[in-house]
Amino acid sequence: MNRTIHLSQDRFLSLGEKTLVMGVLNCTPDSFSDGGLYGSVENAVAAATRMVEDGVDIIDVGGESTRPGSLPVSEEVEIGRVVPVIEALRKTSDIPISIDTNKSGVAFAALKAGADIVNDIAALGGDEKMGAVAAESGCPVILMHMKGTPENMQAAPCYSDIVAEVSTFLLESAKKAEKYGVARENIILDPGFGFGKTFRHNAILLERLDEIFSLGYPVLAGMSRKSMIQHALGLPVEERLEASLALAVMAALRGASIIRVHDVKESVRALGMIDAVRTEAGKRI
Ligand code: YH5
Repeated sequence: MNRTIHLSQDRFLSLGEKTLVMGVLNCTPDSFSDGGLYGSVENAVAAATRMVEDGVDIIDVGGESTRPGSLPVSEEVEIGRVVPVIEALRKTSDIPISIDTNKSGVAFAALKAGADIVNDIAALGGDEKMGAVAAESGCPVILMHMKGTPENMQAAPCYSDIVAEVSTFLLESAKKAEKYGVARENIILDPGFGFGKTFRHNAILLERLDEIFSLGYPVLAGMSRKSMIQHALGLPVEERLEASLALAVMAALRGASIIRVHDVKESVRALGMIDAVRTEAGKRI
């Protein structure tokens, strides 16, 4: 699937030419705190600058933790974490920026500050104003499947057919987005690895990711450092690089256009190698 997604100003994303790497930039106090607020913005921008040097394609800025069991923060707090970072980053770089939020006020403020893409883990189902904000901005939207909320999603997730259920949800979310006025070519789908899924659910979704790809929209996959790796290999979070790369490679081979990662340099190399082989062999990705 070769297609260009237009962003604000003259920026764009080319899908299908190579696997795009989205780098995670957590702007939560536990990620970049060294006391003062200014210092934390500076550190976040430094981390983003390193990602750009390492070949990142999109930087995903988030101000609320959505790890299992985490509690929501207020809109004001979230805006206060992400907007200064986006503004500072925009002054020094043209890199496409996505805003990882399920709150329309945060998305609106982030887009105004220079973000280009809305990454909504609630797929427009959390905040009723999100569809309108996304449609009016004309920006691409990532619609992710989640069962439950980050607080309760891992309690006892249950599906009769995980791939069918996630596919139906994603197609309905896409339809809903289009009803709001989001252009079809601005919709990206994400099965939401780890969001209300057991290891078996995640494994089946990854093994059959080509079926999600067949829905006809670009697919994003985010498995970097997630608990699938804890489950399979028992490794702590700081030891999950190699397994994250393996999962990224699997997703890319099954049609994912964008891979969301923490370790940009290593992911760019692993995915770049796949792309180089495929291109050299004459295969269209
Ligand atoms: C995603 O998949 N994930 S935030 C638990 C971990 C490690 C990492 C240690 N935002 C996604 O990264 N947006 C997040 O265990 C996302 N797709 C999209 N589109 C969760 C996360 C993480 C959670």
